[in-house]
Amino acid sequence: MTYPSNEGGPTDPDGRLDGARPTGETPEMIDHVFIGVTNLDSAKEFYKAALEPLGYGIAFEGEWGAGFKSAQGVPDFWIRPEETVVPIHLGFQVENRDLVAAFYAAAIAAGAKDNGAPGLRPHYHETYYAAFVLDADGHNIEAVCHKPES
Ligand SMILES: N[C@@H](CCC(=O)N[C@@H](CS)C(=O)NCC(=O)O)C(=O)O
Repeated sequence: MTYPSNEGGPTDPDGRLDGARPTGETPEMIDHVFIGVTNLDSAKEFYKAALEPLGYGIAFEGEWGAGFKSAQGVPDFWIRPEETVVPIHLGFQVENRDLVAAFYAAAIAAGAKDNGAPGLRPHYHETYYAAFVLDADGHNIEAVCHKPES
């Protein structure tokens, strides 16, 4: 399968993402993202638990929603209450495969639905190691490690 957003972009002959991966030499270009949630309180608890292994914690909160900051102190993930939510797909990049597994275990324990256990997804690229869960609103949340096993 060709990754949808990679159409027309750099691919190898198998249509994987090898040429499109971040190199770490440029700044992250997505500064922050907001996702809608139908129940702010339970979503806050869910994301606190699911993202805790990745070093995320709540930095800002109010009736308007909550902002989570990464282990590096960057508030790049935000949730806000919305009556109608259109599910999105969001991937968190992590440093190693243990963190992928820790995210998945924490998210499932916090009530997420399984959408793909930790493991390699070589159809994306050789060392694409990821896990996927669905939150209560159907958002498809992923943790991915691009590095080879260390
Ligand atoms: N259950 C799949 C989930 C894969 C998945 O959600 N992939 C993301 C891209 S990294 C996606 O949105 N895929 C398109 C789709 O599922 O329609 C797995 O475990 O590999």
